[in-house]
Amino acid sequence: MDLIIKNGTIVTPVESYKADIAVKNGKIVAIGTGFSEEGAKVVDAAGKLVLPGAIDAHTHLAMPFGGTVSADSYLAGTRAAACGGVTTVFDYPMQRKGKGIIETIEGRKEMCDPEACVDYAFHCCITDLNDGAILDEFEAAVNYGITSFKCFLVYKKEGMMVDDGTLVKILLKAKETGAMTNIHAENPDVIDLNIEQFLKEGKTSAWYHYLSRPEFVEAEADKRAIHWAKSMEAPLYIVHMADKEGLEAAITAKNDGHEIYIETCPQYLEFTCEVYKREDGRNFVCSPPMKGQESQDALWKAIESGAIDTVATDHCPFQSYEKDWGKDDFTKIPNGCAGIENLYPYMLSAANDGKISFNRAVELCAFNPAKIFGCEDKGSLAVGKDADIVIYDPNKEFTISVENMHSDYDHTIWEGKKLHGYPVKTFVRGNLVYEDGNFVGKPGIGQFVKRVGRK
Ligand code: DUC
Ligand code: ZN
Ligand code: ZN
Repeated sequence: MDLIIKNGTIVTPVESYKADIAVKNGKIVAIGTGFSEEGAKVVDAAGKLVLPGAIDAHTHLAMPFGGTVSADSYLAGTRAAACGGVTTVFDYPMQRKGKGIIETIEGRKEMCDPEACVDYAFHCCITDLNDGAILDEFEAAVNYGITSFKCFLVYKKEGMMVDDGTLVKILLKAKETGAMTNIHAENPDVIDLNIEQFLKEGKTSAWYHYLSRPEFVEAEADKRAIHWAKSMEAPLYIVHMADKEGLEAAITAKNDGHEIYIETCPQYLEFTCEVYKREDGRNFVCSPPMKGQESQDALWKAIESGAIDTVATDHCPFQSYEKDWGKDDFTKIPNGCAGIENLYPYMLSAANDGKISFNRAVELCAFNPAKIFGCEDKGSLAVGKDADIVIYDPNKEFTISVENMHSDYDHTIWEGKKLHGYPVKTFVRGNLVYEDGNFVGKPGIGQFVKRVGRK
């Protein structure tokens, strides 16, 4: 054996029980008791929880966006991930007009390979069908391990939006090839209308970022995407759900038997639109924006009931000086916030405080993303799976500060947030990458996760 983690409480989506885990060649080879410790590194997890590493299914690392590039490189982002108990990171490379899917992915893979501190996978954002050539490439992309494609229903002027006809073509092709369509749902025309009006009236603070994209702007696009997915009988994954009306429409469609998955993010569970009234409101600017209390309450209810499938971060930090570009004009604030290192500790702290069970936190952050996105070796503590393991101390008190994070950004919306319990060790395929507040891994250790399609 290479590694034995003993005396801990193992948490799965359905149960928690005391047992030891034996690891060899990066895999979990046995779960039980009484393993020979000869030649193995032995970790005593008495009094601790032993959890599957989290999967952050939604990040934007080194992403050209908003006139700059998001502040975390693949190295910084995955280093921070490791320190927050995330052992697989999904990034969203952006296919552009004239470029192919695999070409786009390989370009990003080249950047990521030498830097990745945890394992990584890619969804691919589709912005242009290249006269149909992109649809013809879906099958090859699925065989390559890219089994999900994202459509933006927004960012029209930025050239990232797809229209409804393109969305329908993608939904159908994804269904045919065993892939998943991911959707960022907001209505671009109403946003542009609102922005034009606010700027004309001199309403330029971050509060107007929220007012230009309020609840109903997201809800319309959620419902439109659901409508097309239902009509095409195609699976749909709605990213960063933030509004009650859209959430309820998605839950209704799920209950009617349609294959619809819902992701939300910790920022929507923690903050409301009131943050945009703060002096530093621009730091919270992301799209979709945080919504009102009713939406937040609905999201928590759906977390508790099981209706929400995953929690991921939409990690896309920018430096303070970049956020400051929008001090006097909210449209100039690069959209996005940090979260990759906060996801698992935040959800586990909610569990530790009794808001949800630890089993549910594991389901939302590890088991479900692995299952939905075809990461066969990830997301569970079970024999045969990768030894992606987090040891969690439920008694450790932790206050988030930019000073104790491991990214490259210079501020965080999570500053001052107190957490009850915190990860103390992270293993990626049996390799220790984080211990007691410190990154102890090596860039380049992370491997591409070749995912399997849905057929
Ligand atoms: N929203 C953000 O806030 N940042 C990155 C991309 C997105 O859709
Ligand atoms: Zn998005
Ligand atoms: Zn995103």
